Amino acid sequence: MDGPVGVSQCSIPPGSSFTYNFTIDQPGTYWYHSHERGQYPDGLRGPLIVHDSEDPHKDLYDEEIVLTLSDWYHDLMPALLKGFISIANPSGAEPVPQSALMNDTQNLNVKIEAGKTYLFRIINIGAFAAQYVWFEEHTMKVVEVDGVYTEPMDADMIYVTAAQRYSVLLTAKNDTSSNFAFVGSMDEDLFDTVPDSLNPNVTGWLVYDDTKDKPEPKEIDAFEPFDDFNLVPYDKETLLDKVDQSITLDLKMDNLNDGANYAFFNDVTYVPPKVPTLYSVLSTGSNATNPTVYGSNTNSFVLGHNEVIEIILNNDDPGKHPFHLHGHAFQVVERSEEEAGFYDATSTPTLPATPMRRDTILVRPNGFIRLRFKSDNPGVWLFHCHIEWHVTSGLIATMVEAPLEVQKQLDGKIPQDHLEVCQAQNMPTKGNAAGNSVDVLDLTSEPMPAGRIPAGFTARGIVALVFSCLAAFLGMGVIGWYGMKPIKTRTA
Ligand SMILES: [Cu+2]
Repeated sequence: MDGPVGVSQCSIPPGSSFTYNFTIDQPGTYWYHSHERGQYPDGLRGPLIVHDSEDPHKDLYDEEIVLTLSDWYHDLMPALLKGFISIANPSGAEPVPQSALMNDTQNLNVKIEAGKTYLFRIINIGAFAAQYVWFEEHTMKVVEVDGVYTEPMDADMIYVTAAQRYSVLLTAKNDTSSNFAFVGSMDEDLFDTVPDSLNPNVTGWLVYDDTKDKPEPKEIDAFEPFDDFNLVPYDKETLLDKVDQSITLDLKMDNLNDGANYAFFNDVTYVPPKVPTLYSVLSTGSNATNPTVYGSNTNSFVLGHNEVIEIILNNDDPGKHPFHLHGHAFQVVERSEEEAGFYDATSTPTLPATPMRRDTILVRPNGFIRLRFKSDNPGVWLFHCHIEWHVTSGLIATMVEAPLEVQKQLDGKIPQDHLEVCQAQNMPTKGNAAGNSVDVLDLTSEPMPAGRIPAGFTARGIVALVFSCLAAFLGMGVIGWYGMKPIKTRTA
């Protein structure tokens, strides 16, 4: 019931209904959002907080405050997406938001009582921009990231990518003599061009006394965020050190022959299959362990059950990307600096003994990350960049985790209302990615991306080149011939 269209369900057509039935067993800071093309930035999203009577930090704070961060576009996503994936945008430049928001507004007032400690649950529900966040003259203590409790760690500034969550403790001062600004500042490195009119910042105030001034935030010299890699999970889960299955994903951006720019893992840009992948798992019997049935354009990997899985992601792109895995929090065992190049399998770095765990992690420009998790949660889980532009340009892989276990647990049963939304749109619910339930290894007519740009010159290109050269020589010849002619002088 994870929600991505084409993965665990069909889309829900207007006027129909669909029940998500799931057991809450993960406390922490989450959010819900549409996973269908471009819908969440237009507003189909919100925080989802799961309280925990056994929260190890519950005695450390008096109250909690939910603080969302987002990047606001004045135009709606359907129009923006049309322009983004287009021959008119061959470089794949992402639309730049018009403003940053906190709790869907600006100039946010947060009432604070002297001496109390607050738990701020900070969630970036934005489409694109990561934000630097700091509270003037107050130190944050990070105690949770992405639903994973951590050992408390001080931070003066945090960097929150799209989809990341941080719970931080903030202890109020003991006097009410002034109010303090806090700031979210969009990371402009992500933007291809920064319009002069853009104010990347959003300001809020810790209001100790609402009769007093709310000071403008002070300028800062540099962004120096705390490094989340150093966090230690509260449960001290040790490094998963024996890898059973290693998956390497090489990320790049490139053009296809429709002229638009797409995102690729291992030269494959994601295209949703005809049959949602979960339904292929449930209808292909013993073939469900064969990645072929999930199609050529879904970057599907079949994982064994209860094994240690490693994902190595090499970012062959000068951009920053926040990667998110459904269904698991992963250990971040290594994260390179930017420009480190691809992961070198012969390197022998010392890995952290109790690695930071979370479900969304930034990979730096032309750098790499190494993630590990135990495949103890049978299901179909996406691994994708959480920049909504890159989701729509195909930066998605599919983890088909323990498919035979999925068959056993679900006993082949898909809830009736889930089947109905597919039927209402004539979408098949059985068979492989091509909708073939007779020969599940035959992918004829599976959904395909635009074609490759041919290597070298095509026949048309060669003809065009020849005529361009001829025209150039002809033009130069005419200029020469004209220039060499004697200049006639007029005689009276
Ligand atoms: Cu991305």
